[in-house]
Amino acid sequence: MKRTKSVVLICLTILILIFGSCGKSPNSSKTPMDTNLSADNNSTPFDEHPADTQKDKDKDIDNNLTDNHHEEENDNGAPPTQDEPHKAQDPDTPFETEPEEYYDTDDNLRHLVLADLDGDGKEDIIQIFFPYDPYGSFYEYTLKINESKGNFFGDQVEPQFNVVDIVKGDGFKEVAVSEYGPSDDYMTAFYHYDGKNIKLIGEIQGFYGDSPWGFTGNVQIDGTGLIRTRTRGQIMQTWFYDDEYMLEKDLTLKNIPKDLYLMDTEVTVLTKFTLRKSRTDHSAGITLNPGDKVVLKETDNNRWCSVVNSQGEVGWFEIQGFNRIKDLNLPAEEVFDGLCFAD
Ligand SMILES: [Ca+2]
Ligand SMILES: [Ca+2]
Repeated sequence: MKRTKSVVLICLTILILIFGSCGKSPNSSKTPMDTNLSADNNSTPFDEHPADTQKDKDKDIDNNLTDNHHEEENDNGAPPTQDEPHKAQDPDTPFETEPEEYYDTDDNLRHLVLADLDGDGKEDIIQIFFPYDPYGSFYEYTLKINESKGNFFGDQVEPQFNVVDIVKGDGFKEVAVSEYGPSDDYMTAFYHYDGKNIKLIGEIQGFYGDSPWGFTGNVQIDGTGLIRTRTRGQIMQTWFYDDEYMLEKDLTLKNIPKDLYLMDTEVTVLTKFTLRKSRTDHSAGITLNPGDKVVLKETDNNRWCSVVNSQGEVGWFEIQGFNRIKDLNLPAEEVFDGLCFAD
């Protein structure tokens, strides 16, 4: 019996030594994005990424990680998804209990601006860091202001953030971080710094400022607290309308809704169609005929859309769902030619 116990103890010790040494990785402080790379170790990273030295370091890290996580190898070579970093964690260590990690290393620094954000007369050091990504994309980031920092997430974030003054004279300036989105779905996040903490004020559609390749965004800030932008419409087609937000005293962005939004799309009528007189008077209005050139003028961005014909007469039609025209029970593209459908 004693002999069996000793054998078991020896075996256990050997196992602990073997697995203990296998589990030790030089990348003990790996970030989720680093783990992500292990899933696609055999693919060729994009060469245009600016941090070539970091890339080499990460290649080494990848090899170590891949050795330790064979089950995470992605056979089809498809880009790893955002969920994979969690899957690659040690199953005995739930990722929720992992300490929060920041990306604020010199290699990850992508932009730095000096500006007095909290109005104390001293310049604040504002920095944005992105973990290395083999696809050259910018998603998760660390925003650091002096010694305060927070991790945030965007989709194709533009590292060259801006300092803006949403309300002139209130003693504060804000940081605006814009992103391109998966398909030109621009967004801008605004951050407030009170000298101690970074707070995400809110995120709106639209891009602020100039991108490095000459693109200028639609977001406008005039110092009154009002932010103007272009927001994607919810019905009919792909279109954008003028939208406004106000920075409230509690540091939130309040959307200012409108009764009607300008759509202003020129289309050609495909089907004979009698419109309603108005949103409230549903009696028969003007009739459209195939070939008529008309303008889809205004909409509540929910149910009703107005049409202006070449004589300047106005009629209305009701929409169900995204773009089914209720009176005809047809999708809008079978009634009007010239609508835009982007992804
Ligand atoms: Ca300051
Ligand atoms: Ca201000």
